Amino acid sequence: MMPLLIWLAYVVVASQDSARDYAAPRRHPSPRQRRNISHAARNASRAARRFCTGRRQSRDAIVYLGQRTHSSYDATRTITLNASLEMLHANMRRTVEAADVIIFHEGDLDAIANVRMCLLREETGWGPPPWLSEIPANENWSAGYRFMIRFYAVTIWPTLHRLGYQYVMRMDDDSFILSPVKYNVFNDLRRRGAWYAYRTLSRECPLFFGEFVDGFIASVTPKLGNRPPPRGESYCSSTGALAFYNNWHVTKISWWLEPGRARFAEAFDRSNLIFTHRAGDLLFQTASVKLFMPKARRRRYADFTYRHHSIIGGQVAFGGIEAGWRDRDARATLRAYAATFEGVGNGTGTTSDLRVRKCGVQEEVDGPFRPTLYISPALDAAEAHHVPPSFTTAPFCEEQMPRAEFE
Ligand SMILES: Nc1nc2c(ncn2[C@@H]2O[C@H](COP(=O)(O)OP(=O)(O)OP(=O)(O)O)[C@@H](O)[C@H]2O)c(=O)[nH]1
Ligand SMILES: [Mg+2]
Repeated sequence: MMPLLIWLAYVVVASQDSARDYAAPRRHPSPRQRRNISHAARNASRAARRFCTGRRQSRDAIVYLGQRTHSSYDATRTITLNASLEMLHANMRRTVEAADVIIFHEGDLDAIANVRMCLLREETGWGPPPWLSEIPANENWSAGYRFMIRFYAVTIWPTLHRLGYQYVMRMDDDSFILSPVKYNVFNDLRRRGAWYAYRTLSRECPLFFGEFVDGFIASVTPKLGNRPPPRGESYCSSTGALAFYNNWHVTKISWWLEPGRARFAEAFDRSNLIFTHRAGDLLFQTASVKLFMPKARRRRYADFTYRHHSIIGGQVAFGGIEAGWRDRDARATLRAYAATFEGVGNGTGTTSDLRVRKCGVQEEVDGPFRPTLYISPALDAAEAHHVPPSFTTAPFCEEQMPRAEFE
């Protein structure tokens, strides 16, 4: 079985790459560097020819994972890949025109114009880790869904690096960019020197995951992390309390291949929590960024309207919509959303009475809080049925006293 050895080999090559990023430029690469560079380039073009259509045209990739029917949810969840692509093209034109759009799939999707189609195979990061001979049974989450999590947490980085990409933007087939973004997001990120950008927050940090992070921190000497939880506090009750709702994020690929991150990814993979507890890539990405990335390298984009939700049994069970401050049609878009969808809470009945809420969000460290509007249907359902809201909630935004997000 592949990944570990080959992956470690990538990590070595990649971490040399990222070290090169910060070193003073050298005119002549050493013979060893030349060998590494040509080895990496050969690997990249071989992988691309075998698994992907088309050629790489950009250093930036917009990545979807696609499927014909959802492997975990019921038939009420129609697949909205085409609609998501249309909105992306309409509203992020500058970014899309300068980047490659890639759809990773298992062989069940037909080609789409101007899109690179890449097959999901063991070699492109799809499947269980080599030591897991049997996937633990789970009545809610298919094996494919858990491979998706492993892809976005562990295997996407060496895969995209091998394909020759430097930055990646994730889109889900249920992610919608609903207002214009007139600049190229990748260039904006580079200009700001940011390594990880997200759109909105989710409040979630299950205890089993917190214990995993606390155990990892305790086992690592000397300290690898940049900002471990303050002494005596657990991860979930301090830095991990708020997570990035990462179904839209943009990040620098080489950062994920540096030795500290690779070690954390390997510990997460080895824990099997993805397969036993459905520990999400959202949790892993959040913890990586919070433990290892200087705050100044993070950025929230709050200027465009974004929708991402999970429909279960016909109602929105998680997620919602958050308005962007540059969106002139935000109120109308939110009203239309409230008129179209119904919410359902964890163990509550449904509601069609969706409320536009107001809160403040921060785009950068020590930056001002911008007033923002959002709708959280599961929260509305809990309130309508006088049930305490679920602790796990997205989009998460505090109405009264917003907390600094960059903790
Ligand atoms: N090829 C393939 N893609 C999948 C599979 N499971 C999920 N995906 C895709 O991976 C992306 C993320 O999956 P979603 O179901 O949206 O999961 P999520 O948004 O992280 O989490 P939820 O809150 O559970 O909706 C979507 O584009 C899915 O279509 C799978 O088994 N096979
Ligand atoms: Mg999704």
